[in-house]
Amino acid sequence: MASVLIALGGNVGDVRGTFPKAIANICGMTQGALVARSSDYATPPWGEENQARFINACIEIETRLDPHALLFTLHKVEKKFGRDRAAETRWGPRTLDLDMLAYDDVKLDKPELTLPHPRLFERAFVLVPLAEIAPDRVIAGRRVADALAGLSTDGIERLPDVP
Ligand code: A4P
Ligand code: MG
Repeated sequence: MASVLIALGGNVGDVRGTFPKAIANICGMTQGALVARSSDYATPPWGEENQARFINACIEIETRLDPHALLFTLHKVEKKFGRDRAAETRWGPRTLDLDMLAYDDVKLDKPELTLPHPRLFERAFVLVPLAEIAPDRVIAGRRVADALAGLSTDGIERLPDVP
């Protein structure tokens, strides 16, 4: 089984309602097991600042799917929850974004799949939830909690669990 870290994000619609359903779909469609799930965080928009705050979270799953099959599944889940890539701009608003952060220690450098995720260490909205579930995980030679310590977490707010 591979251990995979996945980031969830969105800022259109009922994102906090979408996340648990998306996670259930990811596990069901990958015959994967959910190992850990972070809290949800409200985060200031990164990249394109003139848009609504995002909700972000991270999960760890175990799966037997290979990285490309898993990416294909993540795209299907994004679509199921209303994502329409054709109507989007880069870093712009979206209902659900699923990024594969790391797949075991696999390294890939293809446009359709780069592992570990190339922008992981620039983004507090990814590292804050990731550090909640995997602070000691070493990705590309860096410990997650150490990488987070170098970033500003201004404006990132941990949200209470949904009852
Ligand atoms: N791709 C390559 N490697 C990967 C990988 N490891 N995981 C390819 C997932 N996809 C990967 O992705 C573009 C292409 O990257 C895909 O076709 C896939 O095959 P995308 O999700 O359509 O592109 P994008 O999301 O517009 O761009 P990018 O650079 O992935 O940015 P983000 O981070 O996904 O941008 N601010 C806050 N606070 N929180 C957010 O969640 N998200 C974005 C979206 C911008 N600002 C944000 C947030
Ligand atoms: Mg993305």
